[in-house]
Amino acid sequence: MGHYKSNVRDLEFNLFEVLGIQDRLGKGVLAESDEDTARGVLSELNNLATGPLAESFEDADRNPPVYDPKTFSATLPEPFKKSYQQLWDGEWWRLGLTNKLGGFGLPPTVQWAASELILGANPALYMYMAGPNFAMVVDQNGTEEQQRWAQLMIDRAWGATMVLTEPDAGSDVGAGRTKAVQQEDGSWHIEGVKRFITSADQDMTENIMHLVLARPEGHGPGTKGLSLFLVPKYHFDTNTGEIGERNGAYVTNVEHKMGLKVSTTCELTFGQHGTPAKGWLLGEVHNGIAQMFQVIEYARMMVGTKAIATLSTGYLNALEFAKERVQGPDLTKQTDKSAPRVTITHHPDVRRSLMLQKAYAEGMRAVYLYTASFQDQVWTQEDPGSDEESIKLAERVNDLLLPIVKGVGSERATEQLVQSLQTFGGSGFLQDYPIEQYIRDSKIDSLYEGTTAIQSMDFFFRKIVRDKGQALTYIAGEISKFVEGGASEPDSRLKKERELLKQALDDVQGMLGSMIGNLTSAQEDVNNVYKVGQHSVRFLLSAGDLIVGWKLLQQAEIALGKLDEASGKDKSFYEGKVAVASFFAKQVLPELTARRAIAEAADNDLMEVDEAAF
Ligand code: ST9
Ligand code: FAD
Repeated sequence: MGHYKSNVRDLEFNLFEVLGIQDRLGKGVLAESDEDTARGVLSELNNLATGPLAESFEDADRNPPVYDPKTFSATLPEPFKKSYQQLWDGEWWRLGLTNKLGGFGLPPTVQWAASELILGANPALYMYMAGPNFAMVVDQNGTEEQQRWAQLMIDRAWGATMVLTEPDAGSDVGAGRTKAVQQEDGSWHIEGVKRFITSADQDMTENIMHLVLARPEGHGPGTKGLSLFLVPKYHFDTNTGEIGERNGAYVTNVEHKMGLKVSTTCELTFGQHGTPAKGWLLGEVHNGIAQMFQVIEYARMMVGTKAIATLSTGYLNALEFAKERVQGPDLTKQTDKSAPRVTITHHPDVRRSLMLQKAYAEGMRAVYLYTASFQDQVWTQEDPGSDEESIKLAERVNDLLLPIVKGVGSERATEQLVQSLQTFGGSGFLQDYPIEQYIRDSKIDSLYEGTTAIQSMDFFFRKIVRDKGQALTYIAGEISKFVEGGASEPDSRLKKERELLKQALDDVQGMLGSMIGNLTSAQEDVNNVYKVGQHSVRFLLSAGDLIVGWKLLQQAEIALGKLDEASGKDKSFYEGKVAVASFFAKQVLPELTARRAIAEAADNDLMEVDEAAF
C-alpha cells in the first residue's frame, strides 16, 4: 500500500449530496458531462493517485533534484519523472482547461475535487503540470499571436512558472527591481535576478514559459509599475513550436529545502550571462499585477487544496494506526493493573485529537468545495435564476473565501498534521511513516502565495472593507438562515449546536465590529490601524472556524436525513458527520468568545515595546 489515503466518499458527498452539482451538469459549457462522468473522473484519478502517483513520493524526497551550475540545469529523480509521464499521458492536464482549449467540460468543483487527489498523492507533480493552466491565462490576456503560443504551450506540453519574488521583494512584490527595456522589434530585454521560483528548471519538458513581472524603464514604483512578460527558456518557431536558440534566462541556483524537495525552487537570472533574456509583453498592455493575480488566485486555491489534501491523508494514516495500536488500560480501569490493554482509540485524549483532525480535514474540504461552487457559477455564467448581478456576487464571494481556503487551510493543516504525528507516538517521528514528510512538505503552504499575515490583510482590507462587506453580508445571511432553519424543529438533534453557531457568528461579527471601529478611528489617530494589524490573523482564523463549524453542521443535517435509510459503511459515514459537527460546535466554537474579547480589548502596548526588549 502506498502512503496516500484518499477520501473519495467525502468528495462525492460534498459534490452530489451537499452541493448538488449534478443539477449543473449537462448544460451549456458542461453539456458533455453528467454525474457518471464526474464520478468516473474521480474514480479513475483515484486509482492513478493512490498507485503510480503516490509511488514516487518518498523516493523524490530522499533523492531530490540535482543542480549542475555548469549547464544551469536541474535533473529530477527518475521515479518521479515516471509518475509525471503517467499523469501527463492520462491527459489530466485537460482537467482545468476551458472547452476551447481542449478541457473535459467539467466545472471547477469537480476540477478541484480531482485536484485534491493529485495534490494529496504527490503535490509537486501537480505544480510541474502548470503549463496548460498558465497557457489559459496567456490565452485570455494575450494578443492573437500570443494565443497561438498558448496553444503551443499546451500541444507541446511545456512547463510554466510564475516569476514575482526577488531577494528584496517577497510579500512586497512592488519593491521588485527587475527591469524591462523595450527593443526596436517590439520585444523587451529583461534584466535582473528573481529568487524562489518554482519549477524554473527541470528535465521533463522541452521548453518552459516563464511569466515574469518586471518594471519597464521609466515606469512608476510599486506593483502598478510592473508589467507581465512572456519569457521562454528556449526561443521557438512561432508556427510549429520547434525549439530554437537558448534565451538568456538561466537558473543560477536550486535551493536546499526543509520539504517538498522534488519541486525545484530556483534563482532565475535574466540577461546576465552574455545572452539577452528576451520577453514579450502579455497582451501588449501594461497591466502586469492584475494579469498576474489571475495566476495567483488559481495558485492560492491550489495551495489551500494541497494543504487540506495533505491533512486529510495525515489524519487517515493516524486513524488507521490508532485503531491497531494497543497501549494502556481503559481510563475507567486505570487502577486495575491487570486490566486488559486497549487500542489507543479508547483513550479520551486520542479521540479528541482524532476528531479535531477529522473536523479540520473534512470541514476545510467542505470550505474549498463550497468556494469552488462560486467558481462554477462564474465558469458556466449560468445558474438557476442567475443574472449579471448574481455572477458578480459569486465572484465577490469566491474572492472573500480564497484567503480562508489558503490562509486557514494551510495554518490548520500545519497545526493538525503535528497532531497526526502525535497520534503515532514515537513512531510518527520515524521515516517509516509518511507524517514527518507531510509536515515538512506542507509547511510551505502557509508561506508561499502570500504568507498568512498577507492573507489576513487581504481578507480584512480588500475582501471586507473595500468590498463594503457585500460578500461577507451574503455569507453571514446564509449562516443566519441555517441557524434559524432549526426554529421549525425545536427538538432537532442539532439544537444546541445551532445555538453555538449563532454565538460564533455573533463573536466573529463582534471582532469585525471592533476592528472596523479601530480602522475608522485611525482617521484621527493613525496608530489605531496597528490594532487592526495585531488581530487580523486571529480574525481570519476565527472566520475560518465559523465557516468550518457551519459547513460541518450543514453536512450533519443532511446526514441525519439519510441515517434512517443507511446501512453498513454509509451509516458509519453519516454518523461520523453528525459526531464531528457536534464535537466542533461544542469544543471549538466557544473559543471564539475569548478571541472576540481579546480583539475588543485591543490596545497598542505591544507596538510601544522597544525592539531591544523583545
Ligand atoms: C508563489 C508560487 O509563491 C508558489 C507555488 C507556485 C506553484 C505554481 C503552480 C501552480 C499551478 C499549478 C497548476 C496545475 C494545473 C493542473 C491541472 C489539473 C487539475 N485579488 O492592495 P494593492 C492586485 S508566487 C486580485 O495596492 P500592493 C490588483 O490588481 C509569489 N487582485 O497591493 C490591485 O489593484 P486594484 C506569490 C489583487 O500594496 C493590485 O494588485 N507572491 C489582490 O501594491 C495592487 O493591490 C504573493 O502572493 C487580490 N487578492 O502590493 C505576494 N490583491 O487595487 C504576496 C491585490 O486597483 N503579497 N491585487 O484592484 C501580496 O499579495 C501583497 O498584498 C501585494 C501588495 C503584493 C498585493
Ligand atoms: P517576507 O516578505 O520577508 O516576510 C517575512 C515575514 O514577515 C513573514 O512572516 C511575513 O508574514 C511577514 N510580513 C512581511 N510583510 C508583512 C506585512 N506587510 N505585514 C505583516 N507581516 C508581514 N515566488 C515566486 O514569485 N514564484 C514562485 O514560484 C515561488 N515559489 C516559491 C517556492 C518556495 C519553496 C518558497 C520558499 C517561496 C516561493 N516563492 C515564489 C516566494 C514566496 O512567495 C515568498 O517567499 C513569500 O511571498 C514571502 O516572501 P519572503 O520570503 O520574502 O518573506
